[in-house]
Amino acid sequence: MKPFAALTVSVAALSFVAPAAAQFEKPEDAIKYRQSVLFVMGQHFGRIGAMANGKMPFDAKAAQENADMVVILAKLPWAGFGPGTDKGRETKAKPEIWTEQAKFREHADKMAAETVKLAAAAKTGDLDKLKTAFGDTAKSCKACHDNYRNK
Ligand code: ASC
Repeated sequence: MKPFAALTVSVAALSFVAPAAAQFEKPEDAIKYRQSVLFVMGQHFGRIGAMANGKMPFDAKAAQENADMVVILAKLPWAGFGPGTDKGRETKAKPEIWTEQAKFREHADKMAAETVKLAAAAKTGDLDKLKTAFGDTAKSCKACHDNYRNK
């Protein structure tokens, strides 16, 4: 293998297998990352909510685009909750996140699964289905906030 090709392969392999924490230079960055992702996710989710709650006219295409975005964003925050990222910047994250990792992960997985259903509902173009899926997804957001986020 040519050296450059070898380097490309090893960098690609590293980015795939490296522990999540390794992608952040310092805890502050991990906290900023997860807060940013959750903020952006809230913006896209909120646009769907505005339609579901009749605050914005229903636009099936916009609902679908936002839901697809939410599915992708829902995968991201968890890498920012690695070991040692409980402190380093102002955060509402409760210490239980790091002492109940499996339970926390269950909440994250549940939310991710709900976002997939949300995107499927958005694809139907049926506002009632969107409303139901939005409610279920919001519940999964809230469950995690109630357990793992300080007020
Ligand atoms: C949102 C948003 C959340 C959830 C949560 C559901 O639109 O930004 O964090 O819904 O409020 O209870």
